[in-house]
Amino acid sequence: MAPTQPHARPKARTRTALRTTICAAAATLVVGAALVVTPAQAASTLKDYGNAAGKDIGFALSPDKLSESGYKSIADSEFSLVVPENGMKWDATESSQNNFTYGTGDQVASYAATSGKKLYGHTLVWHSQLPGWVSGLSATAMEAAMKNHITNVATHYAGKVFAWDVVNEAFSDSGTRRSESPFQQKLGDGYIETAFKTAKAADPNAKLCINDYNIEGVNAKSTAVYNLVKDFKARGVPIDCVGFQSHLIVGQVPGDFQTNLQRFADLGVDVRITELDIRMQTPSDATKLANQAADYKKVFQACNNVTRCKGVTIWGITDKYSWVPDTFSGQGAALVWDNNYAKKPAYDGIVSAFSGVTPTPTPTTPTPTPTTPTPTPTTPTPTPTPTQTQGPAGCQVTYSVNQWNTGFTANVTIKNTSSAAINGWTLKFSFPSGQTITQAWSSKASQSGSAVTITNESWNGSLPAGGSAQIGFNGSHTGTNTAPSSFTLNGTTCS
Ligand code: 9MR
Repeated sequence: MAPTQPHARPKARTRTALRTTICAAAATLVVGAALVVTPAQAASTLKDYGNAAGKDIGFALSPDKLSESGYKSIADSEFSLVVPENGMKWDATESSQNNFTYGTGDQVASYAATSGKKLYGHTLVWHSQLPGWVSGLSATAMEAAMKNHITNVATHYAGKVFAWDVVNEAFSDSGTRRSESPFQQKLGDGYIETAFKTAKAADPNAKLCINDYNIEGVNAKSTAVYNLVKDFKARGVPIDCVGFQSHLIVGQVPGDFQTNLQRFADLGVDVRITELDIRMQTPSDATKLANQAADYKKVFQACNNVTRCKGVTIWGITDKYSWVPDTFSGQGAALVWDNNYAKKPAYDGIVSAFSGVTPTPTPTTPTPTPTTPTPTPTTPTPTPTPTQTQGPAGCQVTYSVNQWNTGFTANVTIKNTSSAAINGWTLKFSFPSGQTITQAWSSKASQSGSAVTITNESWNGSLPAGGSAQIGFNGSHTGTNTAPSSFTLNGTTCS
């Protein structure tokens, strides 16, 4: 592997604003009919820009870090998608044969559900972080083990994960199949197709992706992946997306990144930037950080300019916790927040890639839990745009509004308060004062006159007893913005 390649691994891995401030009024009504109005200066976050542009903004999560308040507040507020950094890999989920453990992966899934983020699965088949027992198997036994692994893990996360990196890093930089992969060695080229078909059978609703590094520009490796995707599409082998990891080096973002994303998109697949970080020789200095900011901007622009690019995931939050220094001696500072959780220039670089996009505002406090029933508005006195909580006859809907002149953002929590699981849901209500939905997320919305119908996405349709889904939408209003007075879920009134 050429040492100049952005992702060359020189040593074995050690395992182990431009920001818009929006004057907004957040209003929340809690059970017991107390209206608490909290004026908020809602600063726009990366996910606000992503929501407005229709792009997921993701991060790789190590759930043990959520105990750090600096980490958690950025995780909570800045991102709309989460992927486990290590928690769903083979060594984490099946370290001994047919003994499945989902501890860390489930923590990530639970965080995604409670924080209202999309959950991306990483990864089902990879030669790395692979327990030793797998490579010792015969070809027949290995194929059975691979199918068993995919089936168990994908079934466990079905309805939670909306997309999977099914096969990771299957190619070498020269564009040949990766010879050090035990799957390649024992099963040959066909293992990738087998893996995708097995994943499709286990979770027909998940988007199935192939993911790799050093494929950001047009080169021998990306062309090899391109040819595989083209072949799969031609033969009807299930494949929905390509992940471009994008472990990059400051000053070396390929100039043809957007062109390359577009050529894949033109094959009829979605594309995503899945593991972005942009490293430098440490220590950092102002010049390197400014160059890094320009590079982050380029990467986000490349995605923003390609309709089928569904989003960008950053491989972590803080430089304090990054795989880079462990793998590339003397390099680091690759992420968007520094060791002390301060935003680096890269943050504004990303925001500037959304030039022309009006961010979708979110309240500064995503889940207010007011205790006093007395409203304490300060100027400006917001229109009392309420939150309604309905229940307890099977469902409870919490409708919380953050509004400004003629627009609003509604965050809606749908809770299944019955004792039976709900599989697939439709929420219906009427707007009482002429509101119009302009964009929804984590759900599909349609409107006919005042009547609104909202249905689940494939990844949040299952609500176990006591489970909930968080969705939201932007809308416009004129003058008043009275909340809907009742909601039905699958035809049952939520009260
Ligand atoms: O960030 C991950 C790090 O914590 C692990 O030690 C490492 C093991 O290989 O994997 C890192 O994540 C990798 C990802 O799963 C696949 N693409 C390359 C990433 C960085 O190595």
